[in-house]
Amino acid sequence: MQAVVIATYNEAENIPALLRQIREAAPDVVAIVVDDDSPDGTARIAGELGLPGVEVIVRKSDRGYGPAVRDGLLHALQLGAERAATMDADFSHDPKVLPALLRELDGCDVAVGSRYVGGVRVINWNVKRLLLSIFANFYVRTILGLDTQDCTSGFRAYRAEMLRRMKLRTVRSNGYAFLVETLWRAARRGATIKEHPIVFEERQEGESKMNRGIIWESIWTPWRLRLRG
Ligand SMILES: Nc1nc2c(ncn2[C@@H]2O[C@H](COP(=O)(O)OP(=O)(O)OP(=O)(O)O)[C@@H](O)[C@H]2O)c(=O)[nH]1
Ligand SMILES: [Mg+2]
Repeated sequence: MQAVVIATYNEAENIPALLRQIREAAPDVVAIVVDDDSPDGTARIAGELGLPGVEVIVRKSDRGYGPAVRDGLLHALQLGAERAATMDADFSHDPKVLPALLRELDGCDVAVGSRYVGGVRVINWNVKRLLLSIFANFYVRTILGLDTQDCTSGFRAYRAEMLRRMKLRTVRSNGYAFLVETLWRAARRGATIKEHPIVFEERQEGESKMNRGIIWESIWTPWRLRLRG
């Protein structure tokens, strides 16, 4: 069995179409929506679609992208998934690519949907946002010595054995840093990591959840990992 974890916060405008597209593109993949009790009713809306192979988890504490994805991945392991992917709910990650990303795991432990391998593929980002993302990747790769070009992509797939070895329960990061921390853990445990080129498109509906706390966490997390493991 394979699963895809989708963390959501106020994605009512996106979730119905996203889940339908996932059902179409990857009918055998169980979709696990992990919602932090969104005020806009994302979780209820997702549940009411009545689509097969969709599970909705509602979290009421410890809000954040990182903890939500972590809980979704742990749930996927509990369900017995052999492979589990993660993706955003805002169509930045194309559901049609999901099967190919999961298939990459035939030859590696972690497959990263990469915006930056073999060129730059980002739609509707201004120059400032692009430069920030490229700098963030350079920063992380340099401090941690990672080979991956796109360390902050949330479109990923993991083999279950690797997820277990990563000891997800103790991953602390809340925002983007979660992506760095999980990649670092996988690399430290000897994971083979492959990048699968993707086109990333900025969200059209709903709002970004970027805030100062998340940015600070992204700045200090690579140092915390490097100094304390
Ligand atoms: N459960 C949960 N999901 C979250 C939280 N914050 C963000 N998400 C989800 O995580 C995914 C990525 O968040 P985004 O807000 O799109 O982050 P982003 O792509 O950097 O920001 P945009 O450029 O505005 O799209 C989306 O599916 C969000 O709904 C949170 O606190 N809890
Ligand atoms: Mg987004």
